[in-house]
Amino acid sequence: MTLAKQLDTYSNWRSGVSQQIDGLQEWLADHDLLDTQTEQRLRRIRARLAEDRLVVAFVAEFSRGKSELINALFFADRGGRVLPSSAGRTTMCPTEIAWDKAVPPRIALLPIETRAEGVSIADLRAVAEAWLNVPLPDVRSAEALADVLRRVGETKRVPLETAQGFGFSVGDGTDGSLAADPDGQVEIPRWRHALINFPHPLLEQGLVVLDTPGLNAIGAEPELTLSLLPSAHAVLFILAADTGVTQTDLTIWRDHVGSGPGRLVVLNKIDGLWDGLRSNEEIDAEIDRQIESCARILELPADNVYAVSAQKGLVGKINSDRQLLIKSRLPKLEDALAEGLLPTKREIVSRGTAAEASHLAVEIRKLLETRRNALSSQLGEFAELRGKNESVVNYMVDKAKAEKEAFERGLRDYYAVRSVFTQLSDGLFANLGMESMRKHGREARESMRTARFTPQLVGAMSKLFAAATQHLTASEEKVAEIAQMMTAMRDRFGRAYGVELGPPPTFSLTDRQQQLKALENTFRQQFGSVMTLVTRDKRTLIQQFFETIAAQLRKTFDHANRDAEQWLRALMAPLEGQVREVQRQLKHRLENVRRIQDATDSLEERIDELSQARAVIEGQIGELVGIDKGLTATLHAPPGGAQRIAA
Ligand SMILES: Nc1nc2c(ncn2[C@@H]2O[C@H](COP(=O)(O)OP(=O)(O)OP(=O)(O)O)[C@@H](O)[C@H]2O)c(=O)[nH]1
Ligand SMILES: [Mg+2]
Repeated sequence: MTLAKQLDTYSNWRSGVSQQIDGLQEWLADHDLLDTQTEQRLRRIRARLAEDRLVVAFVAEFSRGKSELINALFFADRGGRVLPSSAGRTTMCPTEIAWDKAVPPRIALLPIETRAEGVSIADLRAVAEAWLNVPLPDVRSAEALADVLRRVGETKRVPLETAQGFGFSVGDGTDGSLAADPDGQVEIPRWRHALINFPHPLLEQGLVVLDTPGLNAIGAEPELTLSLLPSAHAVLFILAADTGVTQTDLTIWRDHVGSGPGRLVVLNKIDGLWDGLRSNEEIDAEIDRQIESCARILELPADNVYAVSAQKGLVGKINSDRQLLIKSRLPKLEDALAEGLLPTKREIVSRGTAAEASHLAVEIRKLLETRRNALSSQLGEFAELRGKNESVVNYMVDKAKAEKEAFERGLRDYYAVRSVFTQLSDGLFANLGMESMRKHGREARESMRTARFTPQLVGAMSKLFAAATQHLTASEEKVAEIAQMMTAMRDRFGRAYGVELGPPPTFSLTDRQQQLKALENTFRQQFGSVMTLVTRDKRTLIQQFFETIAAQLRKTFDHANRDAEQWLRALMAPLEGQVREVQRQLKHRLENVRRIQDATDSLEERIDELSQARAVIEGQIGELVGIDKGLTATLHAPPGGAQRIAA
């Protein structure tokens, strides 16, 4: 399946899931079962589905054909070259291409000067004034688009010190590195980051393309290498057949890409081998040899390397020249990208959404079952009252009263547990909370500012990582404590009132620990190479490094906090719901027997009413099971079948 088709199937599937969740919400609202908590949870599930994006990044040394490959893979339908692609350095700043319909088609450019201010790109995204916005005129015409998009290649000349102040490493100009001219001026990128917003079928479905400038020579921004690239769902690393694997290619590969899931290697410009002298077989053999050699140097299996001609692929698509397109081998890369990317992605979304949504449905079903069971036992009692005398009815009233009171006494126990729960939760947030991380961050920033030697810098960062790890470990202990207590509480409550609660939701910080480890590894790897690379003014770059790491740490903790809050709510909410439900049922029961005692209602009338109420609830349980089944089926539908189910 092509990428376009896969994306289409995926987004159909996603909107199918979204519809089912809407359906669940409507049904709950119609049946008076939608409280604020549940509504919030549903909103979160939907938000997560909606904000789901798929980031594909292109990384390579300059001039390997990244931009050309993006044009060929995604934007050939515009009938021309959209992103600028030319010999020498072309793309000068990381460029994100996406579609956000809340914003008009435009390119937003972040001035390079912001690099000296120590504010991350992530934070600046929210600051509209920081960006220069240029509207995109006609998004259908390749020329009109290209005209504006050329701006990602703009440069400016600044004194050497200024360039270093922005964190650029200035070398001797070999291998495309920045160099000062005789007047001491350096030509640097004019922009730090570009966001291209334009409506396009693939982008509308959540695809985000990240084009990067040649990484190594330019001394890339740490935020790109530490944050943007590691979080991309796929990274395409591009080599060129005419250069083979150079030393800088290899450095980029080792420091910033590396083999792993979602990583593809592309050997571009194979059309250079079509010299018109060799036979097709000879050319194919030569391509195979080059693939083998690249794979050997990069230490990965040869079938992970895709040989293509981006340029001929683009021309083939634009001219609808099928022969040329096949010869460019671009379709094979497209298939590999599609097949590697979307199923994994769906799996992640489905695991998250499936877990939450079906948990919710199960909880509500359990609540309805409690209601039904209470009605059943009342019906049983009333049926036994048939033909019995007044004293039996009086006895029943006393019994119902006694049970209601016993339950209310038992509630004290429940409130006590709830206050322990609150204490433990506070303990969890004392470890996981943002405040302590901010404090460690400030301390590390201070040590780094005053550090004079590399080992001191590394030491300060190591301390920060150690503190973060320790906080996560302590939090994990608290999580285990809470889980244990709540499991015991649920069991006890369940046994005491004959209520079934379903398995408690689980929570683990293992993923966060792994994220932290990965970040630390990346930091060590890249920091090493930066420190050998930058010889003169290291300050800005070190600061950028630090701020990126600190921001990533904050993000990790922020997400962990959000997840922990959700978990605690999901742990407590059903219990609270059930307590309310049992209380309500006991009250009803007392009222019912009292009405019989007072002869307000006849016994038969009551029995009738209760049976009707029970039938309604039986129906509701059935409907809810149906909704849950539909949801589960959509979530687990095979990729190809998703469309059918969603329709
Ligand atoms: N022959 C041939 N040339 C190509 C191919 N792909 C790209 N090129 C050429 O290679 C040059 C560089 O291409 P770009 O797309 O600008 O490369 P890039 O990797 O984006 O480079 P930077 O933006 O500078 O980092 C351009 O002149 C392209 O026309 C290809 O498949 N075959
Ligand atoms: Mg480029």
